[in-house]
Amino acid sequence: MPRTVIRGGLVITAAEETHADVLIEDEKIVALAASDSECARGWTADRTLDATGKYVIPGGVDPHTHMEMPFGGTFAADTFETGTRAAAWGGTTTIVDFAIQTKGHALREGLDAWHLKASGNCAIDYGFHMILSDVDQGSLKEMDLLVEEGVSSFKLFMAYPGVFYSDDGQILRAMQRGAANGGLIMMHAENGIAIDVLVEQALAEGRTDPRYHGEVRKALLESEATHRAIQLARVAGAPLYVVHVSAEEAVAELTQARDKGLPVFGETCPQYLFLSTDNLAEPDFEGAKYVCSTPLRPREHQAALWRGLRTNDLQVVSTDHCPFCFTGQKELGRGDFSKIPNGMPGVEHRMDLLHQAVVDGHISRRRWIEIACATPARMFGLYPKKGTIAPGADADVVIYDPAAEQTLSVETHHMNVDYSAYEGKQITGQVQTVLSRGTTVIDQREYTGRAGHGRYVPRATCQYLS
Ligand code: DUC
Ligand code: ZN
Ligand code: ZN
Repeated sequence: MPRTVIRGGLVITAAEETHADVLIEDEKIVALAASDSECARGWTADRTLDATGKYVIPGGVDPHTHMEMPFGGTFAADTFETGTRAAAWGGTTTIVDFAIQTKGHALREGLDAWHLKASGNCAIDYGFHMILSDVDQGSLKEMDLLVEEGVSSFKLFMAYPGVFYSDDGQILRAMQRGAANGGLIMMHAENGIAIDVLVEQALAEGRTDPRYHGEVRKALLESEATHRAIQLARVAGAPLYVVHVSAEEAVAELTQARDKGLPVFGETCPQYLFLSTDNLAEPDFEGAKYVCSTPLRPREHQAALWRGLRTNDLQVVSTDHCPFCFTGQKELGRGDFSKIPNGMPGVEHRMDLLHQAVVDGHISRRRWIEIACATPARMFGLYPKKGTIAPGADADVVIYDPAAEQTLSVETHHMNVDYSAYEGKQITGQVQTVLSRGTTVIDQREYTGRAGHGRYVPRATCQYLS
């Protein structure tokens, strides 16, 4: 059994920071011991990785990606192969992607299709949530089976009428089913019916540029939907996880619910923390690069998101990685912002951007690991296999150089998309080496992984509820 020891680094988990050596046997972490201890010095290994002056952190867990997602007549540009490779470059070692139920078809059919796309192609481990596009007696029944086999969370949309949209009755039924079978409902909380009215009015008045995407998808329509989702979850006696929270008013709804002790959780994404409607307003249709839903908000909303992350009113930072190339994909919406495919690239940059947030003083080092690794793992039934560095955990480990300087750019990123949403942004900190279940997939900034190394991981139910 191959043994690896990582020596001399500062091991950071959500719970503590210790100068420790980490012993790995085969695919698992087997021991930690103080770096200067006799115990650690006594370890023999086939391979020693020197982490002096570096952080040793758990591999990132990104619980919200859309590889190859069909949307707006096209497909997200990263395949499972290219997207998981890019994730590895950025220190993420597990993704949970969204399998999609097509209207009129079984959940099973959608899930099988997503297994086929991912199987044999991933560089890192992966799991699935299921998007419910058609809540009826059949799909409600199927939810039970999916939870049993490790697909324990279900995304519903209050937006996108005619595509993914569920009405309040369907939402209530799915929540009731989740309350009974342990499945966690993940909500895209925007009032899509009202948004469609505003889209129609904007286009009729000639307001067709990308920035109007942000204007019609109003913060109030996010907070209204968030409020409604919370009340429906209360009626159903179900927990609720609200995805990609971007508006201050929506954070306030979550805070109020949590102050009542309700099992309501919230996720935000780097684009809402670092970008704003200023980007959506970039000239020459460049704003299309930043079209995603929920939309980017005026920068004043960012303080509420950072505060929510510090106070635990928001618990998770995912990427909602859903990249579309500017040329040929985003361009589908020239002259009509509603035809711009919704989504942004980001799976490669989440760990770095959040480290920058540590450097900037928004969050602590341990909170960085908590919101990017440990909590996503717990939320989606992967802990402690994923999300921490502890005996028994998978050896998904990142050696992170906190002093390296890098500039994010399309010239250097590894995502299969022709622009960077963070072009020219300077970051302090960089991933140096990445192990996925003990296998080196990034070795001192060289890719040594392979498509097919990544395995499907069935998940338990949300670990904040049991
Ligand atoms: N939002 C996006 O921006 N893209 C895909 C789906 C979603 O909800
Ligand atoms: Zn969504
Ligand atoms: Zn999404």
